[in-house]
Formats: sequence, structure tokens, C-alpha cells
Amino acid sequence: MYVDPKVLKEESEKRSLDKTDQEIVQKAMEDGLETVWDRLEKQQPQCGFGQLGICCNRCVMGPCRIDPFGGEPKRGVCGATNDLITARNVLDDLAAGAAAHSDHGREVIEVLLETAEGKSQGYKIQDVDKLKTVAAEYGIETKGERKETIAKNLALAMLEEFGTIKNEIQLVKRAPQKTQDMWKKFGIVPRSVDREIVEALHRIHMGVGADYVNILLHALRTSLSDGWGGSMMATEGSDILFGTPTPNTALVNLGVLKKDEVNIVLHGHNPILSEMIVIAVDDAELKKLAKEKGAKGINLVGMCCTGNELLMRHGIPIAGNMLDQELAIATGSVEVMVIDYQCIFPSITDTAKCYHTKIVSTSEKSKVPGATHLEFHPENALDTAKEIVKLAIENYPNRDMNRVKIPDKPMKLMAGFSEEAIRGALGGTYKPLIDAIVAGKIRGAVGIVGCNNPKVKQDYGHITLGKELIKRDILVVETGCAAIASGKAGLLLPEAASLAGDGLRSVCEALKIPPILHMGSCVDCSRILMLAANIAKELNVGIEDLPLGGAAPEWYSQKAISIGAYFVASGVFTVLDVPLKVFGSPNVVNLLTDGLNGLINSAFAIEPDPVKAADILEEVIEKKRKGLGI
Ligand code: SF4
Ligand code: MSK
Repeated sequence: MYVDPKVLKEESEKRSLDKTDQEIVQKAMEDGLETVWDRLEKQQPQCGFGQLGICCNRCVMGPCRIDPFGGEPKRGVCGATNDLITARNVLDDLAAGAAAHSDHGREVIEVLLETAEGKSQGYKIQDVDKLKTVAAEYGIETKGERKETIAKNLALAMLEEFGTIKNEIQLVKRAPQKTQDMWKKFGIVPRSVDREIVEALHRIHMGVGADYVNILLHALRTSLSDGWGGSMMATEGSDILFGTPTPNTALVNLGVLKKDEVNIVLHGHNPILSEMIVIAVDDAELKKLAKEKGAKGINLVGMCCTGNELLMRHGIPIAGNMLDQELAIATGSVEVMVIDYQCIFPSITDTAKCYHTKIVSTSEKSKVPGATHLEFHPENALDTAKEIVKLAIENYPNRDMNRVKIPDKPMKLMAGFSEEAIRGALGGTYKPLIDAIVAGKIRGAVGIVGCNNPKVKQDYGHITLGKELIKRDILVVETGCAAIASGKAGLLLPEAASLAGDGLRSVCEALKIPPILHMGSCVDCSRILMLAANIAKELNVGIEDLPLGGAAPEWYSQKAISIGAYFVASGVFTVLDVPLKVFGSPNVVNLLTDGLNGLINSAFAIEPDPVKAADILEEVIEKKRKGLGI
């Protein structure tokens, strides 16, 4: 399809920051492919009531909406006010996000259990040290016991956490005592993972409480059950099964796809099947078959957080973040995109139809019309993985080489900075980092997390904020699509220290690390919590006392609301650049951005400009330094 080259250039530069992405945005436009940016345009103008959070579709007396200018209607049919409607909507979104993370965590632990019982295929317990450390936290005997026995007892203890009647999640005890005391004081200690989510759904039903403060406090408790519960179990379980990440180097951007190899893209979040695909592509028979079909080999690449999991542990190249899923297909070079769940566009099979790409869905809970469904089960996971790889190889001859365009410049990056790896690099203690913070070489640290959102130029928010912070001697740690954005921009390389202020640069140069550290996938925001908790414990303070901040510059997902909330509830001041849908209730806005300070010593800010967001974060960090007397 002919598109004016000027339009192509302008539009691609408007949509994405990265040159390789821009190249494929242009190809997609020339191919006449409908992408997320086109669909956003077709949705304009988006509903103002929805954006302000003052519409309610909770029951069939509605749907209702409130006049945002103080006129009529002031209440829904049931009598709900703007405050209540907005708060319930926030809790609803947050609970869905917490559920997504936690359900992912449960599946990992179920695989751990089946592996311990010898019922899974292809899995091994790889990090025995971590297995023993976590088991000891649960009071499980490890001395003289077989690793399978320990793993079975740990998996059962963790699965019990989802519905425990102990009234407290075990991993919450990893937080500094002062932070835990604060949670106790305000009644937000999570009692069990499932309970908080179920109770959230109960509380948003019509007629269950009308106090927006009470509803939002439960939102904090639900988020803590995710951060210190479901997500943390996902991280720990994955580390035990697949290994705790250590620093490695790899490649990123759409240029990791190969012209002459079978390309398989692994997209979604849960590593349990993709880890088996990593094993399957080494199968001699499959390699032979790939050659027979005319390919030079099999090229496995990641996408989004499944990609992050594989990158962190194996250095598997990563093709991009959330807004790259359609672009990867638009290169015309993808034989199979394997999807597990979360952040996968429901229209991905329509995108694939424009090329030869097959979408393979693998989760019973995440079926997509038009996809080939090869369901994952731990007991035959390796067989399923091989079947998927075979399907990709057999699809290689269907590739139309005339329609292939792959950017030729993959970017190098460094990843694998688990909390243990960071601590290890510092010599087993945070003292050197604390000394650098006390000396003012590093002013503090900020966790930049979250997604892409087509309302923001792809990667612009992450990159602008990241660069601003390191320039101000603020160390940045990242997860999710934010980390992939930094990778594409070359910020995850030790050389990027040249962009940092003098103090941070000298520390990075001494340790040979980048000024922005890739800590993993979305659920690995739990690693950021552990980093903060362990530093706070060394200093004998609460997390809320540390010069830390959080930010989600391009977030879109309900999971990001849960992450932001558990950062704030854990004492980490957090800036959201894309506004929460709360501006229809000044009371809710005030509580989230100010009132929480009086309760939990932390709050949200909403600031769309990433440079101004950096100003806000710097101010908070300097205030916390003052509080600590440094
Ligand atoms: Fe309307 Fe109340 Fe029903 Fe919501 S719960 S749709 S505000 S009547
Ligand atoms: S994949 S939740 S878009 S970070 Fe984790 Fe990226 Fe956000 Fe999904």
C-alpha cells in the first residue's frame, strides 16, 4: 500500500522512540496492517466519564455516571457518590492485577510441587541454596533432607499461603519490622493471597460499604498480598526451578530476529513452558528438521515479561516490549509466536493472518480465537514444547522472503541483576552501596517499572525519566517493559555510565555495572521490594525512611496499579505518568497523593511529564536523606 514517505516518517516518529521500531512501524503502515496505534485513534474521543473514573457499570440499576462539574446527577441510582464509584473502580482494577500476578505465582509453585513429586517432565530443581533458604523461612527442616522432600514441603507451604487461615502471609516477615508495624497499625497486613482478592470483589459489590477511605485501604492490603505474596512466590519459585539470575549480556530489539533461521517468539509472562522450549530447541532431531526445511537454525527470542524471564536467566535475546508484539509479526519473519498470558493483544491472531505467522496459545485460561492451541501441562511439558518447535519449523517454508524486513542493528545489553546478584557484586553486604549513598555519590534509587501505552510515544517516558535520574546521581533499577525500553536505548550497558552524574558514574565504573539495572519481569518487582527491605534492615530503619522512589512512566495494566500500590504501601513514593482514572473524585485524588502520607509515610504523584517526574522524585529523595541525617 502506498503511503506518503513524509507521513510514514512523521507517524513512526510519533509512535515510537526507537529507530528499529520506527522502521517496522513504517513497514506495518505500508503493509496496511492495523496496529494498536490505529485502534487508539479509532477510539477517539475516549469517554470522559471513564477517564475520570466516575462511571459505574457494576449492577443493572446502572450504568450510571456522575456529573464531573458538580451538577446533576451527583449520585448513581443506588446512591453511590463520585468518591465511592471512583474508589471501587480503583479496587476493582487493582484486584484484577493482583490476581493476575498471584495466579501466575500459584502455577509456578504447582510446577515446583509436581517436580518435587517426580510428576513433571523436563524440570529440575536448579537453585538448591535458594530452596533451602526459603524453606528455612517457612520453618521447614532442611538438614539431611533430599532436595525433593524440601521442595515438596516448601511448595505445599506456599500453596497454603494462597488461602491460609494463619491471618498473615509468611513472606511479609521479610519486610523491616518498622514497616510491618506500620501495616499492623493501619490493619493492612495481608491475611492470605486469595482472601484479599476475594474480599476486594466482595467490597466492590453494590451496598458493601460506602466509605472510600476504607475501600482504598483494602486496596493497599490487596496489593501487599501481591507484592509480598503472589509475585514474590512467583519469583522465588522460578528461581528455585530455573536458577537465580546472575549478570549476563545479550541482545535486544527487533533486530534479534533472523533472516535465515526459524524464528520463534515467546510472549507473555510465565516462564514455565518457555523454559521447556529453551530445552526443546537444542533437540538434535529438530535441528536436523530445520536444516531440511532450508533454515540455518532455530532462533528463539523473547517478548515482554516471558522474554525478561529468559533474558535474565539464559541471556536469550529479547525482541521488544509490549508495543512490539505486532511489530515483530510485521517483520514477516516470525514462524510462531507462543503466548502464555497477560499483555497479549486479543487481536494478535488477526495480525498474524496478514503474514504466515502462527499464534500458539498454551494456557487453558488464555485461549484466543484463531490460535493453534497446544495446552501446557507440567507432566508432558517437554513433549508440548517440542511439538511447538516442530510446528514452527514446518511453517518456515511458508515465509514469503519478499515481505521480510528485519532491522539490522540489535543493541547489546546487560541483564540478570537479581537482588542476590546485586548483593553478591557488592561483596555480600549492602555496606558499599550504603556508604556511597551516605557519601552522596549516589543520592538514592528509583525503581522504574511497567508497560508501554500507545497514549505515550513508545519508550519515551522510560528513557527520558531514566536519563534524567541517572544524570542526578540517582541509581535506577527496572523491570518489565521499562527495562526492555532501556535496553533498546543502550542504557543497560556499563558504557551508559557516561550519561550519569559524577558520583554515580564513579560507582558504576568501579563495579563495571550499568547505571540502570535490569531486575527482571513484572512479578520481579518483588526483587525491588527485597532490595529495599534488605538495605532498610542493614540500617535498622523502615523502607519508608530510605531515599527511594518508584515510577511507572508508560503503564497501562491493572497489574501496574497493584505494583504501584504495593510500592506505596511498602513506603516507596511512586509517580504515575499516565493518570489513574480518579480525577472525577477530588477526595480520592487527595487521599492518594497526599492523605496517605499521614498514614503510611508515602503517596502517589501523577505527573505526565517525565522531566517533572524526575524533579518530584529527586525532591522526595533529598527529603528522605534529610530525615536520615545524611
Ligand atoms: Fe449505578 Fe450503583 Fe449500580 Fe453502580 S452500583 S451501576 S452506581 S446503581
Ligand atoms: S509485560 S504488565 S506491559 S510491563 Fe509484564 Fe510489560 Fe506491563 Fe505487560
